[in-house]
Amino acid sequence: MASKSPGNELIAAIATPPGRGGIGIVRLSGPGLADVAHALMGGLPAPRLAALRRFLDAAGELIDAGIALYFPCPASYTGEDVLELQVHGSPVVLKSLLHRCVELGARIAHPGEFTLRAFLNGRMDLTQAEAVADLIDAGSERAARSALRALDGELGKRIRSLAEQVRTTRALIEACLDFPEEDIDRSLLDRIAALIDTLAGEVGQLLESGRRGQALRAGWVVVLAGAPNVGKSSLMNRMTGSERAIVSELPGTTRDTLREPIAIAGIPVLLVDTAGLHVSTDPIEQLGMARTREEIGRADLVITVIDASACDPTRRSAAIDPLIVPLLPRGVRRIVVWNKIDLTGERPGDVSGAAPATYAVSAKTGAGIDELSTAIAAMAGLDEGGEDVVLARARHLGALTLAAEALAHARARTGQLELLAEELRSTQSALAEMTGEVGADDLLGDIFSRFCIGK
Ligand SMILES: Nc1nc2c(ncn2[C@@H]2O[C@H](COP(=O)(O)OP(=O)(O)O)[C@@H](O)[C@H]2O)c(=O)[nH]1
Ligand SMILES: [Mg+2]
Repeated sequence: MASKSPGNELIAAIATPPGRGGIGIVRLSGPGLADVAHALMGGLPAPRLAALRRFLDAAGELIDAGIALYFPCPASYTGEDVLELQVHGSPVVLKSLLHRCVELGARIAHPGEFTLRAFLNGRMDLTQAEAVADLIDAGSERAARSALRALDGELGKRIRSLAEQVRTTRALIEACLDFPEEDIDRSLLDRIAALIDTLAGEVGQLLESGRRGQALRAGWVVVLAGAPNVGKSSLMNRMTGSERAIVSELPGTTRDTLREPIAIAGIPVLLVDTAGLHVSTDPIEQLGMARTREEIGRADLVITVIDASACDPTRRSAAIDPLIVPLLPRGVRRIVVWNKIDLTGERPGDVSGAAPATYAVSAKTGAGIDELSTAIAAMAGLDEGGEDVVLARARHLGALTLAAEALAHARARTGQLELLAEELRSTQSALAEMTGEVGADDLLGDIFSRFCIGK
């Protein structure tokens, strides 16, 4: 990890992907570029103008000829002096060129160090820096578009505007704190409460679109759970279009969890088949059920499956709830599936009026499966356009959740101004952490170490 004061060392890295290519780029950033350039190619080219140069090794032999581009500080990616050397994309040439730069005093850059310097020099906030990595890693056009918007500073702007509102509200409260309780105007307290409501609403919205963004970035984890033999594995096979999971009329066949990545309406989904939950003394089955509990704990969506042929509609929710409900993580989305309707003759698809959302299907015939898939996509919130999606990371969701919780506490304490002020302070610091305004070093290390070298 680089030290926190940037720019004290000249760094260099191959910025293009490993392997052969038409063009390869070595990038340098930091002090002392003029000396390196002098030894390597006779001097720095004019700023921001492509110059054809011959790059020479220590013995004066040609390494390669190529384009040199010089971006003087501060108008560069890192905010420091930056030099880019474009040569033929041969790993041998690139390695020799990098080696020459190191001979001349540069140090090989750590992963993400160029972007870290950009952040430390105020060229971008933390959400933008992360967006650089997200854009590079984007697995779909949609994810790339979201990353680009974040790179543009949109996420940071929204967070900063929220933080600003928190600051204003805090100032209002601080002003009240100077007066005895009974002298404080009732209408002022109402105004504070209204401000907190607005804030909570906006943080909630951002959290919601961040969750959808996470689905776009990491895929949605959808867990199939229920009693043995209800048809979870059959449903898994039907939805993945494979025979991946073993299906059997014997209960307790699935003892381990199975995961299959699929795409539903363009959204990456990780479908997880689990061991059936029931009372069992078999140690292997108990292990399987422990894994099921773990999977449920990590799920974005839990689909609880019921064998429709085994109980009539009025008793179906009672059939599943005592086993599953205590395991559900807070705020997890749920869908109930009535399976095996080929045996009951029920109408496939949405069971209207039921809560949670319920779909009648037959894993055997495929009836109702399309409706179920559409419902899953809709729950991921990525079905309609999804342009407002924030490509959030777990870090962002964590900070936003903290902010939302602090705001909820604050709202419950509008009568106690000191406590209220304290909750708003927590809200503000959670938001500031997102943009990196109060960044701990280990947080930065964690974020930037995941970058590729040369970025
Ligand atoms: N008729 C009918 N049988 C099904 C359906 N889905 C599963 N089954 C049968 O129910 C039994 C248990 O299925 P399985 O997928 O192994 O259930 P799991 O234990 O929940 O994974 C097997 O004999 C399946 O063939 C369905 O939609 N209709
Ligand atoms: Mg099974």
